[in-house]
Amino acid sequence: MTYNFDERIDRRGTNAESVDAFRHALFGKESETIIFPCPEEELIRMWVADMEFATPEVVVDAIRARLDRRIFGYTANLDSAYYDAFVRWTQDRYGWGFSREEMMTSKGVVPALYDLVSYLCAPDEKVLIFTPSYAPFRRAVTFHHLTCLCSPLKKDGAHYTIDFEDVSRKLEDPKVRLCIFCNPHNPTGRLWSREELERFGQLCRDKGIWIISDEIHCDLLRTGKQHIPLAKLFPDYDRIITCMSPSKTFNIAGLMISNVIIPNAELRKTWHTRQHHSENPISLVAAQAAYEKGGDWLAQLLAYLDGNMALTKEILKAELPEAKFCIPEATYLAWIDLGAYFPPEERLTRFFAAEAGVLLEDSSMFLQDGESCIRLNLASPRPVVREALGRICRAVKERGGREMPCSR
Ligand code: LCS
Repeated sequence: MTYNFDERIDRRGTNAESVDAFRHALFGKESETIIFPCPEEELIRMWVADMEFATPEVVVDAIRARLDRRIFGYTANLDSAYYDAFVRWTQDRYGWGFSREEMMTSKGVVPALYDLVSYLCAPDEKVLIFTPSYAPFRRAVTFHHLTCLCSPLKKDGAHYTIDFEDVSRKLEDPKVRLCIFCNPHNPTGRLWSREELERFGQLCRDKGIWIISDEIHCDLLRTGKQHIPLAKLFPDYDRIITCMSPSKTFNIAGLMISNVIIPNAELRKTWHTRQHHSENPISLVAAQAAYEKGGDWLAQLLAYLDGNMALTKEILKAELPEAKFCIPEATYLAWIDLGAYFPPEERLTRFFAAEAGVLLEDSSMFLQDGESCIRLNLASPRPVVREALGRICRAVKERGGREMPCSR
């Protein structure tokens, strides 16, 4: 079967955050002051990280079949069917497995992060993250009044690496208890290599630091790339918690189900005493069907995303040759440095909304160390991606040189 990723699906009237939450999420109180260059329905949305593609039919079928059972009472992950489907997925793709008792489910990776930080850290302890970063990492730390330490990634052109000297220095602080690690990395799209993972894991292991390895983007790889779960490299170190989810992979983030693998028995005990174990019955069958039957759809999705990435590279090279962009090794997110065209203080989210009618996220959404970068979500039909890039390039060219102040 061939899937139609070119289909445009109307999300209006479904309370989709992408469509109906952008004013507050991207512009806050300023939203009333922005004049868009087109009617709202013609804005191109490339911000929140979900996809404009239909969830695979096998998932929708499983939901329909569950709806036909007509009772949606209290439900939990009781039989082994979901575990069996997910562990087969990780074994087949990553050569990595875990026992049934190690696998927890949660209402999302972010809720799991908030909870795990509170289970693992005492009030005066610190948590290390890498920047630029998915912003909820820091929120999960500061929410509990803990200190967040940032280790800036090193940047060479558009390529990012871990600054191991900096990490090593920061881990010398005895208050550092936990690291929230992102692999593949949002927003840069880095898929950390075996060598990088080994080095990072070893540094943490030497100090007994806990790691939450957020691998939510791990299924969304460019052709030929291989994801390595961090925990696979340290089978004897039980302080690595792995988060994976069908939500990004199969576009079911709204169903709110994710997987948390906890090898440490003590932490599992804490999890069990503090978590509420009910599941949404629809989410459970959807996630199971995705892992059991969604492989073929995913293969075609990845090929399509490869195409969108290649198109982006080609258009940028031709139209904005000073933009720094490497096709990311994973994710459907393009992280583009426009520092050659804008001064560092330029507010690019606002600029591209007002001048191009494209909703995207600039570096201010990713804590720090992403100056002059924008993140484009390329999980859209290709004609939409082409149109968005056309508008973006036109807006940059019409604006003129780096020194010119932004017109709005
Ligand atoms: N972890 C990472 C690294 C993410 O990128 C996201 C979603 C989540 C966790 C959320 O997981 P959930 O709680 O839904 O299971 N990233 C988004 C982003 O960058 N923009 O919108 C969502």
